Amino acid sequence: VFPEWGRVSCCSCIVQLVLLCLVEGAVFHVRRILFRSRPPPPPIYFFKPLQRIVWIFWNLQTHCLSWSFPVGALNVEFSRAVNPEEAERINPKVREGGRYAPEDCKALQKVAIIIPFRNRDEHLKYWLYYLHPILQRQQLDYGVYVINQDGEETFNRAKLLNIGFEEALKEYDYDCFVFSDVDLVPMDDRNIYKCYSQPRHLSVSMDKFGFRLPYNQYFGGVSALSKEQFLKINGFPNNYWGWGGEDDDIYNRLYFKGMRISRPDAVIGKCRMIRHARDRNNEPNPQRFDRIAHTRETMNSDGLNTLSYKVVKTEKYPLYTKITVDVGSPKN
Ligand SMILES: [Mn+2]
Repeated sequence: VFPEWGRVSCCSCIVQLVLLCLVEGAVFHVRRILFRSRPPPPPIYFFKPLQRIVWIFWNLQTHCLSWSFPVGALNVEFSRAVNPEEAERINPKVREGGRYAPEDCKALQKVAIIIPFRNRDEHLKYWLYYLHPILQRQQLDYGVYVINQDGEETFNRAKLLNIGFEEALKEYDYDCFVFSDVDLVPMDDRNIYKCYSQPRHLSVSMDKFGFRLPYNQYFGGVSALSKEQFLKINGFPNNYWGWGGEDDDIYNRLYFKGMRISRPDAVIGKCRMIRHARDRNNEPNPQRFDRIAHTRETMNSDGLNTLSYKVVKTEKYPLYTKITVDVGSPKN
């Protein structure tokens, strides 16, 4: 999917090593000249050797020569309320509508983050507070799109995700799409919100499931598909109304098109879900088992090619773009 990456990685690795050696060598000589009359100073390094290796691999992964550094395991907790103004204050580089691009390099992926939404403002505050700093450290050229289902009809997660794909592309030439539930926050910033050569499942060890995959085919929570991968499966199903099943349908679509799921390991893939009661108008969908059994026959006639909806309004907030949409109802 991204064949050029291999070569870019190798080049940028060598360039970074050479740059580091040159800079360190120069600093060493300047210090030797400055301190000529005194005993020679010990060589200094900007990073300890082990840290430097981590830094090089991090820059390799993000394809950015930058000083931003992964923190690794993060402290994520939802007992303390977060203040939206505080979230804006600590993210001054995020532009109107929740857009950001690294300043010191050109990110190799343009990532749209799509969040299906209705009446979860409390959760969105936590998501924005935790995710923006992480996404900036990951050196992504990204935008955050909250797709809000208008009205009181049964919730339709997968259709909202399809709409997010279409609407984000109208705004910018994104090449990667991360589909995330609003109540999921990663616990490790090495879990990069980008696309891979195979569809990526990011929320692999959720606290809700005892930090384990509930089953091997599980593709719910947070996932990432390149534009190409998404188009190949005709997007997601539009006719899963209510809770459950749509993620298994998506898995089936990927599987039938010959793709396989890629995942981070269980430590890097840890994440927390905000505890909540079942939403109104999102009852478990009784048709879901029957629908999942027929993905192969239905996937070409239900998806991006049959998507219809109406945009009710678009609002730009400092940390996200909110698009309110009329998705219709199960009857039509
Ligand atoms: Mn949830």
